[in-house]
Amino acid sequence: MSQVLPAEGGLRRVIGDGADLPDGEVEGLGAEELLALYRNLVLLRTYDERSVVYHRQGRIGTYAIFWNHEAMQAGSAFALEDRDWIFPSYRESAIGLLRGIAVSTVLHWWRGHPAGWWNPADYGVASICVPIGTHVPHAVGFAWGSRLKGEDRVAIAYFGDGATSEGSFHEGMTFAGVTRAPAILFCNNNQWAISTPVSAQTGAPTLADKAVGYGMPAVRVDGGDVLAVYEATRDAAARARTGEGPTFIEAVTYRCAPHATADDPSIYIDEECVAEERENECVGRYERYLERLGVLTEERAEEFRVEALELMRAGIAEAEAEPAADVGLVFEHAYADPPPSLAHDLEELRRVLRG
Ligand SMILES: Cc1ncc(C[n+]2csc(CCOP(=O)(O)OP(=O)(O)O)c2C)c(N)n1
Ligand SMILES: [Mg+2]
Repeated sequence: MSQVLPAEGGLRRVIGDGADLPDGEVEGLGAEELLALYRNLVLLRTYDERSVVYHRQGRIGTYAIFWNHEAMQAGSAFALEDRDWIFPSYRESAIGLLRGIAVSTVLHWWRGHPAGWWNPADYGVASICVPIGTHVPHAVGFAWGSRLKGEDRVAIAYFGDGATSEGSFHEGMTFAGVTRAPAILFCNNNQWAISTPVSAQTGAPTLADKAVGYGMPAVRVDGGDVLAVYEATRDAAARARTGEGPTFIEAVTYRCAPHATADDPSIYIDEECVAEERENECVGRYERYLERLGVLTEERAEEFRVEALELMRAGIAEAEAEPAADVGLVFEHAYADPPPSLAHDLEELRRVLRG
């Protein structure tokens, strides 16, 4: 059995600040890959910003904003092979776009329309998990099953700091540690679980410290540094493939948007930290890095932005062109023998909707 090392304390970084902190580089990433990663970041950023607008226009329902979480999502996904599986939470709702899921499909999901469901096997992307942490054992079980079947697949589960206090997180982590499953447990530590601060999730100095007890190594990265995230995930995937078992990644950031469109963080958040984080947000940070490297021009950046905006326009048009689903769906598939009260409720709902 490999030795369990104490969790790392410092945050891994690659991108400098353009002044005192020097830029690093990631071995194996040439100009084309660096630009492809930038394009993915822009796609996610555009998706997120447009979705907030669509919500305000009443075109999608409640939406979980992931502004400034793009580096954690794009960086880690870029480190995986297509055959690897992604288990997203609501915070990574659009990560499937990076695997070819249509924009309209994800928008349908936020519109509560069944056209927002997909077959996970088509994309290696499991359905978006809204219950906190329940997909952690799913991902680990999938990874372990793949190993037993002799497949070379890694599974990554994304969850937040709050999820690390859930029973299903404990179950999944225990299972991963014991089976040495080829899994990556990716924690986006944005320091808040709605209005509960990370200090309420553990008495240990870091969330990475939790991994030690499950017998797996943990790394801590700057969650706003897309290259550090990429590198940490690539290392974790390599460990998983060579049978060394799971890795816990704690990507640290500060949530600088509301938890979701229905939240008012002004009554609990630290506005100074928000302002600082927004100033140093992840897409701009990577953009400036690429410019310093001479890899990105303003024309190229604009090209990617326009492309992403066009995709969003086409996606929302496609989603809105879909006829509304029959409300009967809300009542179906829950009971083999539905109680009579449900038939009454459905009738009532149809009556109300008819106006
Ligand atoms: C099992 C369960 N309990 C409670 C909730 C309500 N809830 C939704 S989001 C959230 C906070 C989760 O915070 P965190 O895990 O840090 O993820 P983040 O939203 O910050 O990405 C809670 C408690 C839920 N969805 N599922
Ligand atoms: Mg959180």
